[in-house]
Amino acid sequence: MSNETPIRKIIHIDMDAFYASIEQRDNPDLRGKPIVVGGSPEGRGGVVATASYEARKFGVRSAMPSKRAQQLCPQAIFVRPRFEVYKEVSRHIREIFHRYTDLIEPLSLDEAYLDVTTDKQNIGSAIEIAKLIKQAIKDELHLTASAGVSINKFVAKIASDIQKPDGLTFIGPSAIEAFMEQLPVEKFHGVGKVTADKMKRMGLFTGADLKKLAESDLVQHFGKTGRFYYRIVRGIDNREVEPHRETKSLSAEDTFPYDLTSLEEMNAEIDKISLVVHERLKKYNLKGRTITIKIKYSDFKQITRNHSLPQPVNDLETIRTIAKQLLAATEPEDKKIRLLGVGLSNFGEIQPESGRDRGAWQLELF
Ligand code: DCP
Ligand code: MG
Repeated sequence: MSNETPIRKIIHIDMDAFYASIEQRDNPDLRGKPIVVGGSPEGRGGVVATASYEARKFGVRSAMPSKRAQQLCPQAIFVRPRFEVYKEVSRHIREIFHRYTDLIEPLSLDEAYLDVTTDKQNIGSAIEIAKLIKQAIKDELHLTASAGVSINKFVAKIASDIQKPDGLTFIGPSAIEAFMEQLPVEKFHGVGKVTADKMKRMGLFTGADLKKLAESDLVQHFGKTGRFYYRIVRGIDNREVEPHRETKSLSAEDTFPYDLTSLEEMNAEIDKISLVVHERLKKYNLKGRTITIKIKYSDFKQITRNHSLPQPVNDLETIRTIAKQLLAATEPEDKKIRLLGVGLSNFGEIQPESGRDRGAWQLELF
């Protein structure tokens, strides 16, 4: 544990099967049944926003094409999303949080960090506050949430996922290191599929494996994020709960184990990274007007190129096509590229009243 940091009390709250639970709450016919919220399987390009736990048993997941969801679970009932209702529920949850603390950092409509090191009602126990919040959500909204309680954001966030649905998981200071050591790398918040696959190819399967690497090794393989991994496997995360963060940009990037030299390889990477960006845009319900690519060459020289559109977008095809055009314009053939990134920004106009509440994604993975 780091000496310079005072022990904080952090709660991460995440609603269970958020859109789907609201639909089941408001329509008794849907209760206890496999339901999918999102595009219909007949429509072109429809994707699953979320699925009820009954549908998840069949393997249905967020961001999956609706057609695939229907194949996996033919009896699933498809429901159109009602964003206005979800926003209203989100507003109410936030009002509940404010009874205990004003240090709230929302990450999306259904998820937030709370710093309750000092709480408004002098309850003192973060576990107790988490229980009270869960109970208020049940009583007032007839929905369930899962809570993670720990001394930092990273561990609290992972903890909230452990006993879903309706869970409450506390990971105290003395348990953190052992917890991080046994954690599979894909469970590390912020480690997407691309990075997890890369880690596994390197023989890194758990926190304990990551812990064996020097900070410089992690930075070499994973860029700046490597520094974060180094600290986090040791249970150190000093990031504050930031109540006024605004979403300014959202991006993903990947550092390659060897330099890319062919346009074909580079385009394949752009496809993968665009997919990650696209999933995050969907999750946070964002559209952006400006698409940016970042390129780092083998000599560490770094450039960015961007293109702004008349309208905000969030569709995968547009993002990856423009990203590839931007890449092609840099005449990348035969240059040695060690990192590629794709990002979206300029969200401003499409975030109405809820915009100020959204959590931020910085120009790295966190
Ligand atoms: N969402 C989306 N597209 C995604 C992921 C999520 O539209 N690719 C939406 C629908 C979810 C909501 O955001 O209901 C919250 O996302 P979560 O990841 O928290 O998922 P759920 O709340 O649905 O389920 P869980 O119980 O696993 O938290
Ligand atoms: Mg959720």
